[in-house]
Amino acid sequence: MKRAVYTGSFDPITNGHMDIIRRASEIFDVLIVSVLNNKEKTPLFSVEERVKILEEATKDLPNVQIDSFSGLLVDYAQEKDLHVIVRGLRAITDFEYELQMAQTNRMLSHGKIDTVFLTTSLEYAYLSSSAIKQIASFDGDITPCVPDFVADLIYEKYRQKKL
Ligand code: COD
Repeated sequence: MKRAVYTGSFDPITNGHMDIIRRASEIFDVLIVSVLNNKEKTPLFSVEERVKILEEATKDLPNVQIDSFSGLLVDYAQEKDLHVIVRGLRAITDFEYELQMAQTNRMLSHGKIDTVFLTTSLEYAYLSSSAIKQIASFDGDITPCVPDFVADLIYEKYRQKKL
């Protein structure tokens, strides 16, 4: 059985992430989507909220499981017996960072964990979580960028922040 893990901050999940999740779920028998619990950052959504959002967004994909992790990705992957990391590539600007991370993870896992890259679908190439947060904070239209229920949750977060 081919199992893989797609990791990220997913703060918030975008249609670009969803596209990678759908496509990876067609390639692998089981896809674990795992949210990094990064205590150094102040996210828009807590890890618990992001896990719930991902569960809702992927409920029609039976071979996708949602989880979270902290610490080194390779330690988490080895603990879960996962040997393939899925990552998305949007542009050359992603490439350098992603290549360095893939090579570091291969070194740290003594060659046991490889990274597979899926290139973005062109219609999502411009999408990033940080751009979406910026647009929403100025009441711009994010509905083409994220699932509808996620757009409502993001607007609500910014409404609360402004109170
Ligand atoms: N289209 C396609 N792919 C996309 C799009 C899009 N529109 N937007 C984002 N993606 C891809 C990104 O390129 C990335 O591959 C993935 O989706 C997740 O993106 P983000 O931005 O939500 O998450 P990142 O990149 O911040 O996640 C980084 C990790 C959490 C994976 C990383 O920091 C990590 O593994 N940390 C653990 C510590 C560790 O092990 N460090 C050592 C390795 S260097």
